[in-house]
Amino acid sequence: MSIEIPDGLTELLQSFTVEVLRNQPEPGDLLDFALQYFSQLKENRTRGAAFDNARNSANATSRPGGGRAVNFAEEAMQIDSENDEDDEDDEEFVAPVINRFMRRSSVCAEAFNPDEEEEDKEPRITHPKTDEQRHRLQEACKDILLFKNLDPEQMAQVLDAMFEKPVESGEHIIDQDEDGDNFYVIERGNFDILVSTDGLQRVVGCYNNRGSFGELALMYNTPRAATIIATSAGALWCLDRLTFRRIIVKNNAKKRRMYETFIESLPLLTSLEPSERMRVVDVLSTRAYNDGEQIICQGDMADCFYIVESGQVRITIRSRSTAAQTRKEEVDIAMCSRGQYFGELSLVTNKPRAASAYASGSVKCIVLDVQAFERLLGPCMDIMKRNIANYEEQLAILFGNNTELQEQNDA
Ligand code: 1OR
Ligand code: 1OR
Repeated sequence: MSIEIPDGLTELLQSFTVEVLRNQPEPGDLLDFALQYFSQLKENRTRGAAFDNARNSANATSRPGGGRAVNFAEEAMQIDSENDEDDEDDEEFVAPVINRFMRRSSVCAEAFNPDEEEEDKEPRITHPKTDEQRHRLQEACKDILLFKNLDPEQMAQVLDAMFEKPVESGEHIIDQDEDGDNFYVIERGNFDILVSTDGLQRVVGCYNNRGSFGELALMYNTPRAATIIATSAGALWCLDRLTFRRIIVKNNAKKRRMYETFIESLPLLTSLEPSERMRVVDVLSTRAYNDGEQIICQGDMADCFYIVESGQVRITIRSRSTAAQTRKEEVDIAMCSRGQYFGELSLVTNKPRAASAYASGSVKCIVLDVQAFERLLGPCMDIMKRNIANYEEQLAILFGNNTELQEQNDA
């Protein structure tokens, strides 16, 4: 006896399965979801035949193969007009969109897909600027880590899309838990970072005349993780969410592929979950140094943390020469090679840089800014603190109290 599969069954089940996978209803809701899905499908079919023809012919030029999908796609696009991948899905599947079950009721629940290749369909956003504005914008953006790995064309598009926003003291630029609209680069002004936990809001950091914020909600489609308040008058450069996702998030997918294996191999990061390690990759940037170039200067205020990707980094410390009390000599104290880190001490202790660092030969380093360091590397603190205890022991053995570092520590 042969069993005949009715025409259309495969497609029907396939499109239903796809809709379940896209909407992820709770297991207990699955039956209701199925009922609603098939009822709506039936309704659309009986109701739609007549005006489908008229509408589809109107849409045929803009949506190749627009056919039956158009009815549903229009509704889908209202909910998720920013998600290019889903627009593509809409063309492939005949699937009614069932709002009650949509996990993605706001943009915030949208998952981050590291491999997403959002298509370049949206019109480019450009805010005209005077030469003077463009010059200031370039200056403000030159040290922004998230922009470091962009190619010149991507960077030009980012600069074109940015617009200036003057701010007043006391202004809330971002409120925790809201949806993300823009990414911000500081042109000038001071800003407090506040985080509320269990109804208690506290200042966890600040930005002084430089830096950037507001990337997290846009990268991961999560609510804003902190509140940012201007504590002086100032100005910001804003990059809209769409351009940020089209360029920065796409670039991050490339970065993940490049750095995944290296980051996985780092002993320092073993306490992090794999997803936390990927978040490190998303915000890292790389810097290259020529032989002899200074990476860190002892005594400077710190804003970055480094991991050596290739080459050797020489760590030196200024000691007061006992022979000539006034002369200051730099003494080599350590070498860092691939996979080793430096520049953590001052971020942990909140003191100036305790030593200098120089490239020995060509060097490439991974760089994290202080906010990312504090946000992401908390679980690695034990390892770092053990190492710091080591520095102190070595310092006492090597120099007694005969270094500027010792003086700083004593102070
Ligand atoms: P966002 O889009 O979530 C708030 O909007 C922004 O504040 C956030 O992106 C970051 O750019 C910035 N935790 C979370 N967000 C922070 C933090 C932070 N610092 C700056 N932002 N922490 C403070 C680290 C100094 C951890 C607090 C527990
Ligand atoms: P930083 O932020 O102070 C300089 O910037 C970095 O050099 C420092 O963080 C450490 O990451 C790194 N003492 C102090 N800093 C050291 C040392 C060190 N070694 C590497 N760094 N000692 C070397 C012990 C082998 C003790 C001094 C003799």
